[in-house]
Amino acid sequence: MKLFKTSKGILLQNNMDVYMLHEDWDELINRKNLFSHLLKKTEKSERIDDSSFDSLINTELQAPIGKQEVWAAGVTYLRSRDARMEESKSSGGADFYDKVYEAERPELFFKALPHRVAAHNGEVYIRNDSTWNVPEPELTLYINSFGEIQGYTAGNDMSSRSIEGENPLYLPQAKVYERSAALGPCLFVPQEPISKNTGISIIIKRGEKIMFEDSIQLSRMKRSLTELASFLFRESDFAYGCFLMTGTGMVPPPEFTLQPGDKIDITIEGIGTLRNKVAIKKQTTA
Ligand code: DO4
Ligand code: MG
Repeated sequence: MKLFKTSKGILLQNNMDVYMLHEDWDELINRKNLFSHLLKKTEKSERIDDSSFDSLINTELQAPIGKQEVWAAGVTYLRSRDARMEESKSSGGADFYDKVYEAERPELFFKALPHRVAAHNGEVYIRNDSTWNVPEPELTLYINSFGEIQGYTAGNDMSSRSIEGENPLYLPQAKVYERSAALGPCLFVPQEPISKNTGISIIIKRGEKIMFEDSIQLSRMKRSLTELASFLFRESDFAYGCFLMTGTGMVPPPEFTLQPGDKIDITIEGIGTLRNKVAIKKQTTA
């Protein structure tokens, strides 16, 4: 089942049928057995037709987030470890990535509050003070306030490689800024946990030209999804649950950096495609 958050209400898609729910997003999603709860909703909710669905998705779609924080895991795939060791060689920080890849404790960092998160078809930003910028396509978990994974969405953990590469202690600046995260297009709520064979792919286009494309399977992740969730919930409570990006397994080659106008498509099997356009935040004068 899929939940699409729109400015006119929540759309619940079950196979070919779509229902309109007029409910509070956070109350709806933050529960045990979200799948069964949604299945029951299909028995008594208002159905909408295909053309209303298309029009709401095209004009009113929001990121599938309410009051939740967004956190992220890092260095969960070999490819991410290797790229980060390379970019931080001259700062002397390379060892940290190697160590965290092998360690029992994963790297987890705070990524965004909801107002910094772009929706499907929205803009993500690159920093004015960064020379090397990449998207990070990541399976993103929705975890309820009991610490249980209830749903999945596609995430983009936008990153400045020049800032992180200069010194790993700059990570919060490389990762956390306006529109540095995107989630969408929906919250996917399957009956069973997502398959390890799930494919994640990315295409970056400049005009009509493909600048980078890659794909990976979830099975290549070093850690399990429940392991990441349990570390996040060890000493933190999340009243409405939270989102957790699970790390990237795809890194463009070193010569690539994003430019304003680039289009990023992140596709995850079962979830769909999250598309964002790259932009730069307009500078405000005091
Ligand atoms: O270690 C820095 C961040 C890693 C990350 O965001 C990733 O591996 O996806
Ligand atoms: Mg990442």
